[in-house]
Amino acid sequence: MARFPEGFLWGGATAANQYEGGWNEGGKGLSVADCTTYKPNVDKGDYRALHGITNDDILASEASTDTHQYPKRHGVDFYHRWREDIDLLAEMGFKTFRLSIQWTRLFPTGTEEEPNEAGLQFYEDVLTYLRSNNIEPLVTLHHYEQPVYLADHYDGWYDRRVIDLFVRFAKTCFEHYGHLVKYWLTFNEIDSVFRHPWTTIGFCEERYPAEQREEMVYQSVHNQFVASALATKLLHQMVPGAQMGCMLTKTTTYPLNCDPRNMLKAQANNRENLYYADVQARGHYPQWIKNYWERSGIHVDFGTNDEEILAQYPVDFVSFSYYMSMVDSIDAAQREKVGGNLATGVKNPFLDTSDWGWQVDSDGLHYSLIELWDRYEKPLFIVENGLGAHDTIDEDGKIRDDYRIAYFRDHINAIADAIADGVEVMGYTPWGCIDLVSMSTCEMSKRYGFVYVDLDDEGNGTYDRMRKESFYWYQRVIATNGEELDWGM
Ligand code: BGP
Repeated sequence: MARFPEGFLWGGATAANQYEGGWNEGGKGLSVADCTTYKPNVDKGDYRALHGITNDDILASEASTDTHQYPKRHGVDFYHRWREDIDLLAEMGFKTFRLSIQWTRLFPTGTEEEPNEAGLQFYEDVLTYLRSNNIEPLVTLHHYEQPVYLADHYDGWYDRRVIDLFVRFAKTCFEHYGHLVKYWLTFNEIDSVFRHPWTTIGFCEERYPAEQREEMVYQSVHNQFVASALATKLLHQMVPGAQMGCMLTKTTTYPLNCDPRNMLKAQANNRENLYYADVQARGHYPQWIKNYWERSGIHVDFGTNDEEILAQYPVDFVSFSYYMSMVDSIDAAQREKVGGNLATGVKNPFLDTSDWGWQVDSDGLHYSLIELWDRYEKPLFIVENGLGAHDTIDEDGKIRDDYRIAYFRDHINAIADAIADGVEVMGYTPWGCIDLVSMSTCEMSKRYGFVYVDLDDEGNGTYDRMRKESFYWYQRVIATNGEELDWGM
């Protein structure tokens, strides 16, 4: 019996802000990602240093045209190389390709009444070319790409008016691309608002009194929940048959041991992570979060019909990123830590870690798929998974990324095991299928791709693309619908 269903959507994932470049071309406005800087000397586990941004940082970035300090501004130049890249994806046999549409390419400040024609045309060309190569686009509407103008003049997502501005952007995308795109995602890793509020909700903490920040973040993500439901409603009305997914960072947390207190702590971590998908997939907030707000004196403004909107327009499927698993314990402060773009956690003695300290755990993906299926009973889509690593070009010009092949082989086997356990999985789009700029560190040296890009952390290089060994391996995996994973090992 086949391990993967016919039509399983094998592919890869990118995000415009880390991939496109062309940051100020074609009428595009400044996005929050264009303000994030390359931080080579920051401890990768020092979360706040990695993602923190000050008001001065923002003003300096708005006044600067530099791209070396702001690597996401150049990405790996998909903006000019999109045909070449899509040809490479087609060569691998991709069935789907995850990309995002930059809000600021269509609406430079987010407030314009009419979209920017050059931006509309760019995505029309890209999406049409994908379809002409029989590649199903999977489009993320908001992947850390909010207009800086909204951050500066609408307090990011805190101002409720941003809901309507986002809905205008979503409606424009459905009008222009509904005939090309069946699968949509609203907010990338919507749960990351407290980890890096600038990239997710355009919220620069320094700009607001410390005692107001937590409430403002909860209000902002509530506004995103409402915007997600309204976009889902519109999509169903405007594009019959199209499907909307939510997108969660799946930060599966294990208890360090069988001490019941550690079990309770891990459960609390997992509930805190899952509630973001709860609201979008179930259509209501879990009571525990409302109890927490009441205990904490947090007041979140619900619009007159918000609860009805959330209940009426839940997403059609649940997508998520999975890189690593976490460990927690009641005495975590005294325990050895590991790093990660999610947050530092207690070291798991049974797992190896990546060069960036991420704990590699394919069984955790099997576990997470079962957990999400049992919780939501909606189709699941793994829209990010992968190994950020230092790749080298050997004397003979080959890039022998066997470590990445091993990572993917184990995680694809885990998906097959979950499917055998009754989980419905729509597809699998490994992250950074072509090397691109790291979200957390703005490095190029943290490579994820099946395709190598000749560019270094300082922005030096030809941008030329080169096939890694994993390119040919994944080509075989797709050609055999996931049956042949040991080819070339
Ligand atoms: C996720 C983001 C992606 C991607 C990935 C890898 O949080 O959704 O945009 O960047 O992390 O993280 P990094 O690029 O920091 O290695």
